[in-house]
Amino acid sequence: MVEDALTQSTFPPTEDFAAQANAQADLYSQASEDRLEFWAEQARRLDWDTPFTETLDWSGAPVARWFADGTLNACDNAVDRHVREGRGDRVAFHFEGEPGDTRTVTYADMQREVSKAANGLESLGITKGDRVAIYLPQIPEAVVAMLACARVGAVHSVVFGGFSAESLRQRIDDARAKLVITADGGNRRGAHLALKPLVDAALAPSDANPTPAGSVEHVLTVKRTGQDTAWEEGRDVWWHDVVDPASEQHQPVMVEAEHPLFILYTSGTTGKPKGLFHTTGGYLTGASYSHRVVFDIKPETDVYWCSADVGWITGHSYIVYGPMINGATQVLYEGVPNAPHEGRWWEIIEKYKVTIFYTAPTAIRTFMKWGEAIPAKFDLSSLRLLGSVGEPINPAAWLWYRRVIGSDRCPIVDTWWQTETGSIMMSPLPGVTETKPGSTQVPLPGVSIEVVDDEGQPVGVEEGGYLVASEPWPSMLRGIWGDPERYQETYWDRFPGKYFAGDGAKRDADGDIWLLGRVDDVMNVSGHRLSTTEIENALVSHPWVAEAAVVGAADETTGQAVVAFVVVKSDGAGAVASGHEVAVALREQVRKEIGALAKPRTILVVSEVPKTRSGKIMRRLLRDVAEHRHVGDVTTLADSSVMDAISQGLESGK
Ligand code: 6R9
Repeated sequence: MVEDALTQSTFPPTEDFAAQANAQADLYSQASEDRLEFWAEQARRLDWDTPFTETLDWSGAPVARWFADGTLNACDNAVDRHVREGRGDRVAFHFEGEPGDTRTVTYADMQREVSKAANGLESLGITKGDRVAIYLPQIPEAVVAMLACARVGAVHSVVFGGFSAESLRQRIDDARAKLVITADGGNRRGAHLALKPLVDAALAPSDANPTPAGSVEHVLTVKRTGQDTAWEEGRDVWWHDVVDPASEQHQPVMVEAEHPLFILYTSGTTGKPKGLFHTTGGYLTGASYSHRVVFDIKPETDVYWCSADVGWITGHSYIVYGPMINGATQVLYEGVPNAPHEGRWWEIIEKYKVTIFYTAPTAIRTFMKWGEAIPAKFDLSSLRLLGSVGEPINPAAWLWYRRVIGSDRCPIVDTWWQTETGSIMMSPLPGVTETKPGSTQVPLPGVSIEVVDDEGQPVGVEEGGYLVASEPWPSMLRGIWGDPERYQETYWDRFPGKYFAGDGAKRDADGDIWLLGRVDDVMNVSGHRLSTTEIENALVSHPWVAEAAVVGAADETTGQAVVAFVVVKSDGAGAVASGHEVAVALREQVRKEIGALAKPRTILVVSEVPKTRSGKIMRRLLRDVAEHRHVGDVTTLADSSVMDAISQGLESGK
């Protein structure tokens, strides 16, 4: 490949880009001279109702309090402020539905929409501190719903539309959500994907949850596809009945900086997803600051497109809060990259003259597979900056992205961060940093990152270690909803005083950081975090399955893929089923329990799962098998013949 020969190159910023960049090199020295004052300055760019006087209170570590005596409202900052300051006519969103329907929403339109929605929420009894689950397709109402919650001081919990009824139920129960906002359905590859029936199933009693979801009082449903929808009188209400006729006037509820803004569930190393929560002042500071310096946003002229779904943290920080606080004009696209054709994304970039584009390595690798003739058919000359997020980007994909999409002209920002960090922690700064394919390079000004060994000491050049943040930062998570001990254990016990990210990393001779993937039982499939335990739990809840072990195996397109090893009960119907039948049934099981995104790529029926003498599943060995590597040391196995049997089963294509 053209790209392979070039992996050692670095790319200095062009003079033109550097001259106009939002970030200049002195940002690093400003931040290191007085870190807290630097963050206070970034926070002062927000509109505060009561200005804060204190920057950081770390006395209750590891729970930080930033700007705690200030008050503000997130929706007021993202929407009303622009109207107030004369920017109401600016387009906030160019919405493109998958079937080709479009809508243009200005900031003034947004203000009307969020005010009506906020009045609608209040008419349903939602007030400050209540939790609202949002289960919507990628349509403007998703953004409006999130901001309307923020406007009334309610805490949103967005659940990605690809999650199952079971997963939705778990999240509704954990947060004790009072309201669910959903749609009849969304558009996916030309078909109508139903959502409301999944909400109905989530709220109804089931085997796993014999009682109805008691916290939910109403289901507010947007009509998107027009498909038939079951209706429970008293509980279910239409968006067009509640929101559309509501008043366009609404006074945002000012909240303390540390008031929770949202909960977002993410997979951890145990079966139960963690409800990470973020608060208002610090989170908004991190999201808007990083968006300004990393994406170099010029709100008057740029058209910015982040292809993530609002159901993930990337959508929260880099579609809703960061860009809208900065007054950006964005593209919002409902569908998939290959509907109705494989050039759809490039067609959208051409149509809206997108200047800044932010996507994930898995998408880039998919486009590489489809071939460069496809993007070549479109005019991508409007682009001036490209971003990547979600997983390590291999140098070949980075170079392809730069050459084929960016015409060798656009800087690339590879941004490392997590649901927990709330905003970008590491990235080159466009116009300042000489970029290096495959490396996320340097922490942002104001952020402190280290790579440490088992004892918490900095590692040497090219030595692998653990990525930690050594100082608190404004947009850091404030905890796990309802579970302060798990917060302490998961992130702070491993290296006292330092935030443990769960990622492996190394530094090269220039001091640049390279991410090496997760060091725990969390997989990264197409940039989505999945827990091995959670999938194992889903598999063993199927009546045919006695035992299951799940590993993430390297995959060319998705980064990692889910590979499951299952032991079938000898006295069940599964024992007489073929391997193929077992695989079909269990894929469906995982889809039902967690969602389609977690379905195993490969399911292998085995007679036993390898375990240590203390009974821990030896995932390392299974990963070797799944990646067709020679199985190394098996002496700690309880029964080493198990591995031979598994390897033979795999060879014979069972
Ligand atoms: C924003 C987001 C977080 C995990 C993280 C890491 C991986 C994200 C990365 C990256 C290498 C990058 N990750 N960005 N790895 N390079 N640029 O993705 O949040 O869904 O919480 O995932 O994703 O492993 O720990 P989240």
